[in-house]
Amino acid sequence: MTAETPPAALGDAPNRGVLLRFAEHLPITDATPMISLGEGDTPLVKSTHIVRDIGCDALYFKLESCNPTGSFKDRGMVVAVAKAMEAGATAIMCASTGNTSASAAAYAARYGLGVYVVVPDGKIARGKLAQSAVYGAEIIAIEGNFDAALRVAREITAKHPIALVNSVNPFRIEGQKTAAFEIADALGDAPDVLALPVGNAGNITAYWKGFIEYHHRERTSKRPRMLGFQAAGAAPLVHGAPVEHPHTLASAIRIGNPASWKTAIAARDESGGSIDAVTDDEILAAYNRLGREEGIFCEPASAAGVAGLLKLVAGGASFAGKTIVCIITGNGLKDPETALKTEPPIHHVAAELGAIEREMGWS
Ligand code: AN7
Repeated sequence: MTAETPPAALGDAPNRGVLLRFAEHLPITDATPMISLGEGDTPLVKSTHIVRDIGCDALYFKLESCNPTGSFKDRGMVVAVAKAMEAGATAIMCASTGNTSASAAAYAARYGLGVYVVVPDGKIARGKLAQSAVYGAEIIAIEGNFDAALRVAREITAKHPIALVNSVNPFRIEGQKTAAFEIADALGDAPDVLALPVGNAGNITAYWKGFIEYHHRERTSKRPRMLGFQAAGAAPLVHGAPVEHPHTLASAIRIGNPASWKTAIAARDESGGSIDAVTDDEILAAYNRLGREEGIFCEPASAAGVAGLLKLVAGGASFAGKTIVCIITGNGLKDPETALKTEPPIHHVAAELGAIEREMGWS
């Protein structure tokens, strides 16, 4: 070993990864394998255009889409998989609208675990399906929605020696809370407002836990108002009752009976926040604006935070003087069908200077 070689204790992604960076905040023991795919440490970028319409002091986007499998799920999955390995598991399972399955499949592949993903048949975005396939997961497509998939995944893992790695697994929440720490560290304090999409409600639960813990440790002077947004056709937390047939083009959050219901409501109420609904049209408008005005290509569900903020402002809310962070939960490449739903405006031309000049109006 040369002086430059990091010691083995630094793990698989030297100086990177959620387990190493946040060890003091996580339920890690001497027996926990310090695994990593380089998750976490995602960019926090300032809005250049949309901020004007929100009317706040500063609007930031936390690009969780930059995680190794393209979504925030990796932060929690690395902890859940490490703890499953520590407990001797040789296989993991999750129900998923696509991103959890991609993340579970990646870590399982890397650490030699069996992986079974239960997904609503034909209802997950193609890019996410591609990820699970390439990572070598057993893909179990059920007739039914995410809520049915989670129900059977719970039944199977209660009966067979397979670890359940959905966000009902508390280690997932522990890992995901680290995004709150990163935001507070980057800003020097908690933001005034945190806006994010809500599906199964694990992420809003995790952020709130993270902000509470940092505040207790006096790393921040305040805690943010939590503004969660569900798709209008899949908004059980807004209606106060499960939705039997959830529908939205934002397939990631097509969930009718969130597992972390109570903790999401607690996050809303304790923070003085709200959980509101945004229509698919509002989601698509925000999705397009993020691409064209901010250079951020996210998946539709991830645009719900921006859609929600714009909706609240249109309804008369004021964010004057506030610092807002909006969570961009997943990468746009995961859902190429939505991106290409309208024919892209392509200039079809000959491979010839003059033809291109004429087409572009440069001659
Ligand atoms: C891009 O992958 O539930 O409220 O099975 O993929 O914590 O569920 C995904 C959820 C937001 C909602 N944005 O987060 C799954 C899954 C994206 C997502 C959410 C999801 P939660």
